[in-house]
Amino acid sequence: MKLVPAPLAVALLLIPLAGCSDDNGGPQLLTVTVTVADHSYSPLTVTIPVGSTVNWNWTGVEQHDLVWSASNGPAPAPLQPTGTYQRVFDTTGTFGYFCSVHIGEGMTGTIIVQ
Ligand SMILES: [Cu+2]
Repeated sequence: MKLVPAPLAVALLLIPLAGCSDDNGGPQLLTVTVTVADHSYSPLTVTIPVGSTVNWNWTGVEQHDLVWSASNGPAPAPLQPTGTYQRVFDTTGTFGYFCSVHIGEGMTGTIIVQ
């Protein structure tokens, strides 16, 4: 096995990072965290450029899930008291979701992908 010279190895590592820069004037990809608290998602609405990632992080003591409003949406997050859930948004649009247990208390959220 041939070893890659150190300067070349560093350069190769930097190539993927260059794709995330804003040098070309395009939108910068974001990774946003939404808190799943007891009876609310925070922030309620997140606006992100297409290709960005949203991570949901459970912080309450009760159990909550995350169900997409669209019938053809991706798999929901299960009912759980703690944990995380992640989705990458590859298409533009407005994506609503809710907690199936607490929707009656207004536990809903919206992701706007531009
Ligand atoms: Cu809930």
